[in-house]
Order: sequence, then structure tokens, then C-alpha cells
Amino acid sequence: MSEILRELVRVSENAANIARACRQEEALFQLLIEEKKDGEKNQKFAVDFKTLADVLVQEVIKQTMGNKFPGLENKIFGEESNEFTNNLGEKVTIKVCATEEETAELLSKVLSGNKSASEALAKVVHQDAAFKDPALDSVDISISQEDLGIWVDPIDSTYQYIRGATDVKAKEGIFPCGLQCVTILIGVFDLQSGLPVMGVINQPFVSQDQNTLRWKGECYWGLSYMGINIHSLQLDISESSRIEKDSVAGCPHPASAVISTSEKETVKAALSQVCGGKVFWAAGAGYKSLCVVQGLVDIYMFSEDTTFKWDTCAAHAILRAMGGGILDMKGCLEDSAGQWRSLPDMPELLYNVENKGATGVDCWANKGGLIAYRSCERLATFLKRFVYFASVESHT
Ligand code: 2IP
Ligand code: CA
Repeated sequence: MSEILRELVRVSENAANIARACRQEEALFQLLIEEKKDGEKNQKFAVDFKTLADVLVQEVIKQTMGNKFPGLENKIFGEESNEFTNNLGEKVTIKVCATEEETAELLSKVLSGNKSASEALAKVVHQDAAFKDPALDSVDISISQEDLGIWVDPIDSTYQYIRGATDVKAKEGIFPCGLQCVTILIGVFDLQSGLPVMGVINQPFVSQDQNTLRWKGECYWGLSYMGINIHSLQLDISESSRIEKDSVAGCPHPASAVISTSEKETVKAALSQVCGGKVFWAAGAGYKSLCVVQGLVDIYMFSEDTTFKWDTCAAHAILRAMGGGILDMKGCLEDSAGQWRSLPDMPELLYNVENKGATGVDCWANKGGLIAYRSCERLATFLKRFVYFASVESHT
């Protein structure tokens, strides 16, 4: 299994290179934007976009994994379909061809024959990303490939990716919007239990060199399987938990949270009672969960049903490896009315069952909302207070 994780980290780096390359040329970027078709539309935005970069990234992930681990490509699921319609109304199925030249030829069909753009894209698609992480090399666990399924979100926060803001200022380390909120999400789950096993979050745009204007990214991974827990932030964690402990003692608002701008007013009101000024908002479901992974906040909470399995699986695996997880918010709050259950019984999000009676993307929506957390202790303290203030809010 460690082989699979290593390959996923490498392919996510490849994907990040494509995402970066597509943003470099504005003219090319304009050509890439296509409106999502009805069945595939995320109901949140009146206009949602599908980009060629999205589709390309997904195909690169699928095909690379399929070449290394035959059969695995059939168990990789995601939001995007690889059918693209060009300016002439022709349907083109995007895939990575055997040679760079053939891929360029295919891409030129969706790029109105723009030869230089197609060649530049094909080049980066066929480039092998160099990626080394010694911690990853020490992982040696085996699990049958047969038992695994994979959720992919090739570009999460598409809207921020398209807008491409580069000058947003972070608040206490958290970017409310901008290119930093874009992530590539790859989550591996157990087909039988539905629980996440491995996750990779690649953040392609972390810092920009002011001279070359080139972006550098970061990659985070985690693995949680049969009692073995390992993740890429292992070395930073003892230091950050010491700081966490120090900051909790005597603090009137012992929790912090990140939320979506579209969160309900009642939830926002209860959260500010619990967290005081430590409620931040940020774009991107992947980015918000990354803030929890990084320890920038304790909780990412969302009461709506507009996140999907591909938005949460990767972070969920990493958080499990850190001793946390992602829970179904509705189930969690119903339960917290009584006494708090122990972790094994908590309503974790699962990745192998469709929502009954739903159609299209809604089959894979996180219906009851979500609560992502890194520490069980902090979660318990947070929930007790949140349940109290939420009930006060609902009676006012
Ligand atoms: C979206 C994206 C949005 C998020 C939404 C996701 O995925 O991450 O930003 O909304 O839940 O489904 P919000 O930022 O309000 O949390 P995509 O960009 O891939 O459609
Ligand atoms: Ca998404």
C-alpha cells in the first residue's frame, strides 16, 4: 500500500504542475473555461465552471495510477467527466495519449487549433514530477489493492482558481480567498468499511516568487490503517500541541473554527459565542480542512449539504492519521444532546454508500453537513458549548 501512497503523492505533484502551468498564460486560461452541464452542476453557484485543467488533472491521475496498478483506474471516482465540448460544438474525450505529440494533437481540438498552447500543455502532462519525502519512504504497509476505492477532486475551489487572486492577505495564517485556497484532493477509502485510509492534499499555490512570478506549492499526506497512523506533519506536531495546550489554559474561548461564507446565520451566531473572534471564513472545502490539518483552527464546520465525498475523503484520511476525523454534523449534534459517545461510535463520514433516492452529484453529497477536527479533546469541549449555544440561538 505504501507504493500506492508514494505514487499518489507523485501524481498529485504532477497535477499541481498542470494547475500551475494553466494559470501562467491568461489567453490560454480563457480558452479552458467551460460552463458545467446541468446534471453535473454544484447547486451553490448560479454559474459554475469546468476547466480543461480539471479534466486533464483527473485523467493524468487515473491513467498514471492505472499504468502502475492495473485495474485501480476503474475504482477512481470524481466529479468530472472527461467529455469536453469545443467552440465548434464537437465532443472531445480528453485523455493522456501514448506520446506527447498525440496528446498535443488531441488537446488542440479543444483549444481551437492553438498549437503552442496544446504543445505546452502536453509537455507538462507528460513530464514526470520529481518528488522526494523521506518520511514517505519509511512507510511499509501492505493492503490489497482490491479493497480500495479512490475519490479525486482535481481542482477544489475552481472559482478561486479561475479568479486567480494573488494578493490576498491571510488572517492568522488563514486565506479567506485567493489562489492559496485551491487544492488537489486524492482520498483512498476501504470499499468494505467506507472509511478513509490514505489521503493527499496538494496545494499548488502557496507562495509566489516576486521576481519570476512562479508559484511554489506544498503537499500533505496521511495514512491510517489497522492501527498504523503516519502523516507528513509528524515532526511539527509535538511543538504545535504544546502551543495548543498552553493557549487553552485560562482562555475564555477555547476553540477556533473556519467556516464557509454560505453558512447559516444561526450557526454563525452560536459559533461566535463559542469561539469569540476566532471564527474565520475561507473558500474551498479542501482548503478549510487543510487549515484543521495544519492546526490553524480546531474545527471546520458546515451545516449545508453542498460538499461531496471527493471534497472530504483526502483530509479525512490525514485527520484520522492525526487522531482526529470528519463527522456527520447532524448525527453528531443529535447525539450530543445526551452524553458524548466515544470515538469508535461517532458518526464519521463514510465513502462507499450513495444517498438513497438522490440523483446526479447529490448521490455523493455529505448530506448531514460535516465537522472536521484534529483533536478529540478539543472537539468534545467545543461540542458541549456549541450544542448549548445552538439551542439558545434556535429559541431566540
Ligand atoms: C467546491 C468548492 C467550494 C465549496 C464547495 C465545494 O468545490 O470547494 O469553495 O464551497 O463546498 O464543493 P465553500 O467555499 O463555500 O466551502 P469545487 O470548486 O470543486 O466545485
Ligand atoms: Ca470540490
